[in-house]
Amino acid sequence: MNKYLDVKPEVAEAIAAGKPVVALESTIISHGMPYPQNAQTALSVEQIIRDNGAVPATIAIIGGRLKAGLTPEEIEYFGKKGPKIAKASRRDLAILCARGEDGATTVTTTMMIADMAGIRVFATGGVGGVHRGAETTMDISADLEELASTPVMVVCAGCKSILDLGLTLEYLETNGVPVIGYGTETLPAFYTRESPFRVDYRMDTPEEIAKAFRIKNEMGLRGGMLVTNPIPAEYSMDPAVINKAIDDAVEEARQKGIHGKETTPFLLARIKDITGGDSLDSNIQLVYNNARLAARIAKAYCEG
Ligand code: PSU
Ligand code: MN
Repeated sequence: MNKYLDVKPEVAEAIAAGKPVVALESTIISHGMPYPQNAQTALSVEQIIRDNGAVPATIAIIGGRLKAGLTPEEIEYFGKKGPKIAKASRRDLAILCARGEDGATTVTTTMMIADMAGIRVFATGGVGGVHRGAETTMDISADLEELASTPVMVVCAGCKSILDLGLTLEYLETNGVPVIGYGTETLPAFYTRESPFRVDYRMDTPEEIAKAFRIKNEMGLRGGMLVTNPIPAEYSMDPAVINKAIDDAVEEARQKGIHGKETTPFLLARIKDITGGDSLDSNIQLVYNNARLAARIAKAYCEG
């Protein structure tokens, strides 16, 4: 076991017994939603995973220790401290540990720590990708590199159009990451069920997804899989409303010269402000939906 890693006893026991575990990220708590909805959502997501037969492991860095599994008090602490906690990507991990600091794990670092702990399935809302304008800014999320190299499946609601969806798919294709649509042939766009892009494969059951992922791992192929799960129809947003909010937020970020690790949190916060909180409700519901699916895939993965 990695000496910088603490696995919560309940999580360690489940892993040792071959029982299903689902990893969850902490940047969505500290940077993705406001308090108190962030902490409430994180706790509800853990409950949904339990209700669907798996053990949740929310991942974070606390006092320089990598944590696989948080207590409810630690989740509350992350929610309250919010963006004051450093957003931790791959480059930050060793430095935060050396300094004994806290870090909110992105998709990248959650995949890394899940892999260290032996957790194979991870549920979140949205992943990072190739940003609009990346042909000049070169802003490409480290999440894509991690999907290319680390054997953890990420269940998300597709890509927000703060990203260039077409370029994100090209990048994933180059790096050999399969993009699966759960019950859909088109790539979901987070707040909406559809986009003009196609996924690589449609799969209709958790068992089918688990089987393909198991074979990939047994073959020793590096990298993960991206499962895209459309937001439930009753919570999906009007594409005209949400796309206008996203376009305005992207333009504002460009004018203000926002860049680097600030870009994604800035855009997410602005979209929420512009849509008056409607997008937050949708965001919460799609995370619940992904947690349910991830728990069912993790169960099928362990039983297979
Ligand atoms: N996209 C979302 N919600 C999020 C994030 C992205 O719709 O909360 C967070 C995730 O933690 C993701 C990170 O891993 O932002 C990507 O940041 P960047 O684009 O700086 O790599
Ligand atoms: Mn970036």
